[in-house]
Amino acid sequence: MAYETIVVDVENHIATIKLNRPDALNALNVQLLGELAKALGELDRNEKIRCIILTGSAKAFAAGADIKEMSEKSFVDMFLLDFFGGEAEAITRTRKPVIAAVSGYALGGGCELAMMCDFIIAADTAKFGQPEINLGIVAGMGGTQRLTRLVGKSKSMDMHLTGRFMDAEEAERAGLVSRVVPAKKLMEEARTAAEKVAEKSMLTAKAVKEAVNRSYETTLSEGLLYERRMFHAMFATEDQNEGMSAFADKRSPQFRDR
Ligand code: CO8
Repeated sequence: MAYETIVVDVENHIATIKLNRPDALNALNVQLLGELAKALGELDRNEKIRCIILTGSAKAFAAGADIKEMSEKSFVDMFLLDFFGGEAEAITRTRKPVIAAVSGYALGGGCELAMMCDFIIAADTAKFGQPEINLGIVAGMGGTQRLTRLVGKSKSMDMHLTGRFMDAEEAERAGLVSRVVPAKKLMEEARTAAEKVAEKSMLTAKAVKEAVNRSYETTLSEGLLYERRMFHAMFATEDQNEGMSAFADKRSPQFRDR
């Protein structure tokens, strides 16, 4: 289907969604987040797709929520719309692996959107920040919660209270991004990672995603039990049998997502 604020490109088993509001540095508005949520839902249901890459432009992954769209709104407008609430929830409901490939600015809602993905590959030009305080607002799509879990209280407070930007190297050191690559190689590296993910069992990949995400939602003992039961459950799958047989036979596994 045709979208106006994103571009969806499918090649083999990998879908790439490019945020596409270049004049506004990919600022997130209601239309863009709605289209993104819809596209992710469709790709999640499309059996051919095994991994999704979310990216922006060289200059900006996304420079935050669209300040021009928000500036005239009242509390009542925001509350009645549950501004960005439904879209953000829909995005995080994606069950297939989603990799954020971030170049340039990932600020405010842009940083929060990247953190909604399963992992972030950053170009060496990437700059992350939660500068909402400069606008007289707080983060609203998970910045105070996800960034704090990823980088710890001290650095999260620093980012939210000073509004400063973090470069890619600091972001990797802090655990916000999984790896940093030269800007020119960003999409190639993201694609190589996506291909690695795509060759696994989708059944197992979805189980991995659920188990890791559980760690944000529960206590350690409950999380460990959830993981162990998930591990046990894998022994009811054909892909466990295939994976272990292939290892014994010294061949590549042929997973069937069953
Ligand atoms: N919203 C709207 N337009 C934007 C945004 C934005 N966030 N960021 C940039 N733009 C526009 C600029 O207005 C400009 O447009 P124009 O040419 O028409 O004037 C164009 O993009 C290019 O931007 P600049 O000229 O400013 O480019 P620079 O290279 O000089 O600066 C910066 C780049 C540093 C990224 C700068 O644009 C900037 O500071 N942008 C704002 C960053 C920001 O404050 N982000 C946080 C926004 S608030 C937010 O994200 C809250 C999220 C939570 C919502 C949850 C609701 C529940």
